[in-house]
Amino acid sequence: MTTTSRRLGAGAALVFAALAITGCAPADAGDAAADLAAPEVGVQLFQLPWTAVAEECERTIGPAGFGWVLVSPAQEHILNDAWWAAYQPVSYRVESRLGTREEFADMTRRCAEVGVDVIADAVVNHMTGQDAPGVGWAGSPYERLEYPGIHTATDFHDCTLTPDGDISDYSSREQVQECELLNLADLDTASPVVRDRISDFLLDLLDLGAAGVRIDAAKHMAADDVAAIVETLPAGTWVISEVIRSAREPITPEEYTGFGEVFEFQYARDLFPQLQSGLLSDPALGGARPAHVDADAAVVFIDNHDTERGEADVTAVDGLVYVMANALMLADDFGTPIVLSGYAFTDRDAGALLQPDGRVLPQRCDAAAVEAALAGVETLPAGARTCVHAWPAMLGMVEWRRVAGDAVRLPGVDADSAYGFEREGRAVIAANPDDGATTLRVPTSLPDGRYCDVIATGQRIGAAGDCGDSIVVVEGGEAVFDLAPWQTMAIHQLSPAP
Ligand code: LM2
Ligand code: CA
Repeated sequence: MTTTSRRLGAGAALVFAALAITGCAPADAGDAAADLAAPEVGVQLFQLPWTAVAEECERTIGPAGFGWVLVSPAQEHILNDAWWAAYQPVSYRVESRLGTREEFADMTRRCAEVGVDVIADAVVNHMTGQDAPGVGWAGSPYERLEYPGIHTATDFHDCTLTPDGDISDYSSREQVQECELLNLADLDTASPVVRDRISDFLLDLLDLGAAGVRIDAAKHMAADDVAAIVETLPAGTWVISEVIRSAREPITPEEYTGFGEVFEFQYARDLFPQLQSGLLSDPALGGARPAHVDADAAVVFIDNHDTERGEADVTAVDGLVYVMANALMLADDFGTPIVLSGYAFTDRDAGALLQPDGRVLPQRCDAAAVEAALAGVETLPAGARTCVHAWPAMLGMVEWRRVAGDAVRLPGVDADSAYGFEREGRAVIAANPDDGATTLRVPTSLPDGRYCDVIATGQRIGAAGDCGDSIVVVEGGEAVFDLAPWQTMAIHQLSPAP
């Protein structure tokens, strides 16, 4: 199963329709557009309610040519305002402060209509981490190891490897998989009864229109257990396991690639040092990447909701550097990329903004919201959406990637601090991770002429209007990038300046 065959769906047809409607595409766009690769890039819409996800699909994400969205967990969860309440499920009911079961189904339908798959985040390694009895969002009562009608004590691991039953040593496979992660009641996923429950839940999400699932905390379940559950799902269901790579641990992401894809955490880790040292070069981006799972199995990202609050050295508050990191990832020919779109925060635990009834506020990434975010995510009030998926740079690069398609990634060139490369004959990108301006000449077989920089101007196919000064000239077989400090510029076959 390759990434392209999996999602060769409505998206491609949609772009042709859009070109036909606007009627102002460049003369050769008809032919060239036939070569546009299928939508492939994802967006993680962290803690966005289902009704708002549906709107973003229709207004921005579908038309932009993204292929899928990853949404936050849909399960009934504990009552707590922190975002991470979503990772403490109380039952398998699809009722949460992100929305109702009906709203979830409506979201998947509306997104699918514009060519966007919904991937649900499934929390199935554990239930809550609460010692005291409580009641969940939808009214289900629970106690530490008792979830009436759902799970009883025998469904959980009883870890005696550590004094408090919590994982303390990540070099122990047994502890990581059979003890409690952060005191979260750990399901015995080897048990047929437990597997059946989880399978029923995943099938329910698929029935509600999800195209696939993210398996939360997959590392904390034996790969064989996850495989047995995945086997019960219809062929073609997209499964992405979250297995945080660590060279010091025995459990590897490779163990989970037999039945689906995995998030490759090493991708961003390899890129950050180069951005910081201002020394971009091929080894981090190109080449064989021995430290990564195979490209077919890799979902790559600059940050996710956890690393944004933890290990990531580059996040949305870093403005131009964040654009650079994401643009290089989108221009790369490795794996299936996903872009994070969350909300501003200072407190790591702070949840999304709530309405008086406790449901998450459905914020919109309209022009004003995008403009506010572009002025600097660090200046946004806590809880305001970052709207990263609607930034012109991301829209431009999603299109750039589809134009690049399967074109070979030629070796990069660098001069001073700047670095750039071509996807042969289709598209060129250049980045300047430095405090000084510079000019970089990247060899290209694009025809001579003036091209709009899609990072500054956003999507160009079928777009009316010019692109101001955001121009890159191609002359005598070279694309000449005049780069300001920390600027990234990108042009492609279908972005000639009008
Ligand atoms: C994940 N992937 O494997 C999620 O991506 C990550 O966001 C989850 O952690 C984690 N695994 C469990 O699903 C988050 C959050 C934690 C939070 C847990 C559970 O990062 O801070 O833990 O969800 O809600 C919180 C408290 C922690 C407490 C725990 C249990 O921060 O101190 O542990 O609840 O009450 C005693
Ligand atoms: Ca476990």
